[in-house]
Amino acid sequence: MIKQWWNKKVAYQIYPKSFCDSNDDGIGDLQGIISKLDYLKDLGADIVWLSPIYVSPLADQGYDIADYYNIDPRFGTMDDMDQLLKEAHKRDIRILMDLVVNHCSDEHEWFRKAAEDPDGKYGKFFYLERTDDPSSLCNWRSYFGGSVWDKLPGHDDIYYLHVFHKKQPDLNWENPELREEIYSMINWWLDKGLDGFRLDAIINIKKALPFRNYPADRDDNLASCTHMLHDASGIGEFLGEMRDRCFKPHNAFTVGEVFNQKDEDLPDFIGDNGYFSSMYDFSETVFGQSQKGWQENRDITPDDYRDCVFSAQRKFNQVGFVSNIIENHDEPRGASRYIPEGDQSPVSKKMLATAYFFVKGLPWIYQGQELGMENIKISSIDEVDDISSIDSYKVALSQGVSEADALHMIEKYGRDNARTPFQWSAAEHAGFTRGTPWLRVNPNYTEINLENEKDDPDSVYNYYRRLTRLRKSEKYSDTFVYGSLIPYLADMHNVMSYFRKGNDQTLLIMANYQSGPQRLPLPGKVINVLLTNTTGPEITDNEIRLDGYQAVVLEIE
Ligand code: TEU
Ligand code: CA
Repeated sequence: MIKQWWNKKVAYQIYPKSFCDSNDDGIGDLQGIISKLDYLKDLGADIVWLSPIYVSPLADQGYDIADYYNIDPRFGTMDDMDQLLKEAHKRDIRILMDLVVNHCSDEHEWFRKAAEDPDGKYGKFFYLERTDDPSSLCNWRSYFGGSVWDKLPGHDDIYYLHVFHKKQPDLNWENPELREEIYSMINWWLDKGLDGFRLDAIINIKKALPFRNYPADRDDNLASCTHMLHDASGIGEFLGEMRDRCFKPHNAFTVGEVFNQKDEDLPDFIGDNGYFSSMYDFSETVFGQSQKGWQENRDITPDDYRDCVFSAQRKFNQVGFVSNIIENHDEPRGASRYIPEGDQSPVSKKMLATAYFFVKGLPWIYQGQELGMENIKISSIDEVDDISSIDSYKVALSQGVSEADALHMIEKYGRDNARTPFQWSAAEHAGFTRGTPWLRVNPNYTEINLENEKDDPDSVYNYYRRLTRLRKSEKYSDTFVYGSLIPYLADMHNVMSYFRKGNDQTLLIMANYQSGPQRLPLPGKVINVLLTNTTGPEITDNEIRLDGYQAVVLEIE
């Protein structure tokens, strides 16, 4: 693997709408982000990805872009964006934006022009099909529920494809004219000084054509649109072209949001001349998911989590530099998902943080994760904003799930969990806004907030600061970044432990993934305890006793 500038970095994701509101309208914005750059720098963030802030009707919270070249006034102005780039670069922080090009908004002028003249230039920017019977096109189900076909506005016999929400018409990447428009836009942003992109839902840009049906996987006679991904081939033509026309010439950092990839494609995706610099490991994220709907999901145990991580490490480390998360804006809070229910505490959150932070690849922190933010309780579907959650709720009720169980399901898997406002302090609205927050603040903000944690040496927040500093430390960073990862005690119940072996240096991360203490065998003499999330562990020549949810980072002879 060729060493890259970003290998030794730590990355951070901001969901701008919920991060920091500077003008009291209840919506986070660019000036709010600029005001927190020193906070991010001190945390140890080197690369910052912003979820979309382009002009959008926010049907999917900005992942439905109506103008790729302008900032939505709710988030600020292009001057604010230029100021953010300047201020971030002053602090040696790189800024990524979200590249959402599988689809645009139905309010984008391209789609409006396509509806005016379906046979004209812009009609070819989309997948339009003439028919009186859309069920004859294909039976794919959108990621957000229902058929992927909807009537083109103003037409009764023309349908357009949308694998996501109906307000997110898919762009037709088979059309070179569309691709040229996308590349021009990407280069315009990179020429402005943007450092790169996170590529949204990018695996979907190549469709399995001609459209075909798949066996229905629910009683709606539809099939998940993910089935077509297995049949689609040739995405490399588009991704390689985008890399060569845009990313490579700018030496841009790119990270792919890729689900359902084919493992044989990994070298092309993140190898030395890969389409992307990196891609996320979502194996823990998708564990236990059912095509039938959230009501059939299986929850992940500590052993499942560990096995997913080690399996992903074996897969990705052979080809490139994977990106590692425990949460993002689409997922429940990692502290709620990957720690057994009822065992959430600063100690267990710091254990989880240790376990994921030192595996091989680029570690990502999602806003609020560093505080130990948790999922939010729901008492009514009216409190829920997430379109994916609302669809899943309806599916669950249609399957006979009770209202209470359907709401509990959203508490466990819903995307709002990660989108509640950042908890800056115990002041009203958690210090996020002086207005009315666009989404409820988690009522636990009075305990879990930065103000409470910043001067507490044992807080989750200060532990994350220690994690980033240890990972980037002069003496150990080469091993953490380039060293091999070798699982240790991989079959031991409620234990997650692995070596990181570099040139003449052996580090051992050990996590006791349960509330009760455990005595674990040591593979060699401990010469240094680099970090622990509680008091120093009891160590004898060949054994270590770890308290409940205790983690350690050891240097071994
Ligand atoms: O998500 C792509 C995606 O396929 C998964 O995250 C998941 O299937 C989806 O979130 C539904 O639960 C990306 C963005 O991260 C997400 O926020 C957008 O809603 C989606 O693309 C459409 O742009
Ligand atoms: Ca605002």
